[in-house]
Amino acid sequence: MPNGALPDTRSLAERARIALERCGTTGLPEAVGAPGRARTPITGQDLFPLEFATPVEAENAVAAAHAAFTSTWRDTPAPERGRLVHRLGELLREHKADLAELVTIEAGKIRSEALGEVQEMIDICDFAVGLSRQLYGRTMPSERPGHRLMETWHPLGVVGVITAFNFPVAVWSWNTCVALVCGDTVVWKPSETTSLTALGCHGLLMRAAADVGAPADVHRVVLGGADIGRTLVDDPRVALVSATGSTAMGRAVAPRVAARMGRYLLELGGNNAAVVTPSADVDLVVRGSVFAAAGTAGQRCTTLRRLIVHEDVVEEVTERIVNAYEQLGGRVGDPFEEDTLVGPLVSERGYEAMRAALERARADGGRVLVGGERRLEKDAAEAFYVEPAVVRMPGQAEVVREETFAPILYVMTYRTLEEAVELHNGVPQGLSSAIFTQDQAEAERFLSSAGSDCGIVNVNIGTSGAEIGGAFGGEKDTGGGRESGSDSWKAYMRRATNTVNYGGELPLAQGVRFL
Ligand code: UN1
Repeated sequence: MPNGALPDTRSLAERARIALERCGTTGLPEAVGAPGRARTPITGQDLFPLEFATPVEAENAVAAAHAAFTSTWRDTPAPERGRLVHRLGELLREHKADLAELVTIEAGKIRSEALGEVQEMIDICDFAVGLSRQLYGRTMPSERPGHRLMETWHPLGVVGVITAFNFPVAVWSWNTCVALVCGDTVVWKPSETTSLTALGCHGLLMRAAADVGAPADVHRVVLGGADIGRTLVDDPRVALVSATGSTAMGRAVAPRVAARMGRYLLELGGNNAAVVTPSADVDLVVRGSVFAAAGTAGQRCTTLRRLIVHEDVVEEVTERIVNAYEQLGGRVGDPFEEDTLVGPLVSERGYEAMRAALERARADGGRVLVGGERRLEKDAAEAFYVEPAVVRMPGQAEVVREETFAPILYVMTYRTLEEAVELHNGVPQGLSSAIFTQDQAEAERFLSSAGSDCGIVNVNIGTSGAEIGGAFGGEKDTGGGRESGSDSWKAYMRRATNTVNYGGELPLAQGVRFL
């Protein structure tokens, strides 16, 4: 059991400084121009003052990344671009613990999840290095004699990467490693709550660039808030804006980028559900649901928020989950402690959202079966630790249809699979989903076009913790973008269709005669 004592802010600041130095980030930007700060949710206090960028500095970063793109990077052979990402992967292996330390300090993730996040970076490096030799275009049979029809994939330009606090390093790496091998350069605006982890990543990438002789301006980081994001969104030199965050943020970004005919790739909110059928293996349900719902203190976009359980098994399933949550309640605390399973919420805003959601759920006839209380308030008044909550709901009330970025699991019941799918799809978001069943036909129906409407659809595992090899993203209010594995790389390149005439005659297509 965590002993309840939290580390003091000064020791956390010292640990962050050491981890950053080990990553190769020398000298933090001092707060002079646009004042910002680094903060830790472990105590809720400031670690250091930091200088945030001004919009003009962000524009200069775009200019530098654009110059690196046109002068060298787009013409560097892709396998050679892969060498940069290969070297980054080596440095990440070496500094896995340092980066995980920063993730824990700034995002409040427990040690094992922070290490897992860095592992995701290492995995995407491997993937991207392989990809650097596999940016395949197709060749199609031409309808004309003496002609060749084919497509070529070219780099796009500068990619503006905007990331959220909850996956402060992995989401950056999915975007950046793929973009770099595709021949793009990157300007990164991290969440203003995770500036230090961003400086750590940038430091490692700059070391990799120096080691392999790549231009430093293939990557720029600009710390700051929404004004910096807007600068990237509005700059016509930013060919692709890849943004991860809330649906509200995505709604602000998409029309602005579209207005200048830029491209965007959005990875927004989720309201993920699992359907538990009568044949489900309850051990798997409990294990899968508890991690998916309470892991990362409910702050993943893939977090399980709704459990749709067949009425024949709801009592057994709920009882087992409540038992597991009762144990979890004793393991909320300092994310550095080995026994802790639930670290702090990143901010007071998350806590207030949780409180308000629980109140609304109660008003709609919901019963809080376990959890929901704030913890460690006396030890750290500015930190927000909560016991993950399970709420039995009589139906899918409005509050259940919204994404509350906190550990609340709503339990609802169903009678027929049609009803379960309707409840499942009856929310605005469409990121991740799961079904627990031993019945193959039920699993297939859930996976089919008439089943889950999400971008990620799982069988007998929870909704979170996707591997990097697949495409990651979802539909509806989740924004429609796909990042990470499979053929997501195509979003980071432009396609040229080429027709080559080697026949000496010039027949027109479709049999058209002219002159
Ligand atoms: C996110 O929460 O933005 O599937 C990303 C997962 C992780 C990534 C989550 N691999 O839970």
